[in-house]
Amino acid sequence: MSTQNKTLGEFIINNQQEFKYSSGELSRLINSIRLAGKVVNHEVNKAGLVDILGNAGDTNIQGEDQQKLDVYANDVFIKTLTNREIVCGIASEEEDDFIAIKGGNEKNDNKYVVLIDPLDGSSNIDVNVSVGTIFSIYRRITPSGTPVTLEDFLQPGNQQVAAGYIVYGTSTMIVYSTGHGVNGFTLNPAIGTYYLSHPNMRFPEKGNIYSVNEGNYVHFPQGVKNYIKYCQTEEEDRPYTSRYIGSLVSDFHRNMIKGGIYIYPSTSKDPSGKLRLLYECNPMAFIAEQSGGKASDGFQRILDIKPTELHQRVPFICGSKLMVEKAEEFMKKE
Ligand code: P6P
Repeated sequence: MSTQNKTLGEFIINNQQEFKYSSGELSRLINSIRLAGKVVNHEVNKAGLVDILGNAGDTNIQGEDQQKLDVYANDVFIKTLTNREIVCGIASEEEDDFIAIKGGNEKNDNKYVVLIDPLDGSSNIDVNVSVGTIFSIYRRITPSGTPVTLEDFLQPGNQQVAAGYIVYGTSTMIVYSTGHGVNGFTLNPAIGTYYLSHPNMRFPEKGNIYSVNEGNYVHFPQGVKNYIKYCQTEEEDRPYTSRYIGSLVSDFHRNMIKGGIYIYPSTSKDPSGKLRLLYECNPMAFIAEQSGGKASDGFQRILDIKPTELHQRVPFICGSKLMVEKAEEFMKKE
C-alpha cells in the first residue's frame, strides 16, 4: 500500500515490531490518544460556537486561569487512557498530583505512565489560534503489581518509549515517535481517519526562523540577548525571520517543517523559564532529536535532565541542530 493512503491504524500495526516492549500495548496506547485527539478536535473546532469559551473559573497548579477547553481536554484524555487498561498512572499539567490507575483486574500490572499537556497554548483558544496536545510515555520502573509512585514519573526524557503531539490547526495532525523516527498523520475530519501525510519527518539542520517572545527581551540572560541580535544582524544568511505564535506545538511544528529555532529562556522574572520539563520539553525534545534536531536548556541536553518535581520548569532551546548549537555558543560565552 502506498504510504500516502496508509492510515494511522495500519501504520501502527505495520510498525508494531519496532516497539521493543509491545505486545500490542503501544497500539492500544497510541489508539487511545488518537481517539481522544479526535474528540478534543471536535470541541476545539466548534469552540467559537458553543459556550465553552472563557475561563472555567478554576486555576491549575501553574496558577493559570483554566480555560473550559483545558478542563474538557484533560477529562477526555484521562478518561480515554484510563479505559484502555494499559496505563498505571497519568500526570497532567491540569492535575496537581499524578493519577494512579488500577487495571480492571484491580491489580497494578499496567506497564506505562503517560504525562500530558492536554491543551497547550490555551491562552490562544479565544482568539482562534492553533493549540495542541503534548504527550510523553514511559514504562513504569517500580515493580508491577504495586501502586505507581512519583518515581515512575520523574524519569529523564532519555527513558521515553514514545512521545508526540497533536496540533489543532488549519488541519489536525498527530506527530509522534516510538524511537524510530518521526511520522505525521493528518486527520480527515469527514471520516475521522488519520492518514500518513508526513512520513519520516526530518528537522532541517539549518533554518532562518527564530521563535521567541521578544517582549521579555530585557529579562533575558545576556547570552540569549546576544543570540537574538545575531539573528537580526545583516550578515551571511541573516537577518532571520521572527515568527512567534505563542503556542509551542504550532511554533515547533512550523520550525520542524521549515527549519528554525524556538527559545523560551530563563528570565530574571522566571529563573527556570516557563515551559514544563516533563510534559512539554521532554516530549518535544524527543521528537526534535528523533528527526535530527536538538534540544537543550542552553547548556545541557534536555533529555538528560533528571527531574525532581512533577511540574518543574526548565529553559528550553529547541530546533534545527546548527541553530541550537549557535545559541548554546552564545549562552556558554556568558
Ligand atoms: P508567553 C503556552 O502557554 C506556552 O506554554 C507555550 O505553548 C507557548 O510557546 C508559551 O507558553 C507562550 O508563553 O510567555 O510567550 O506568552
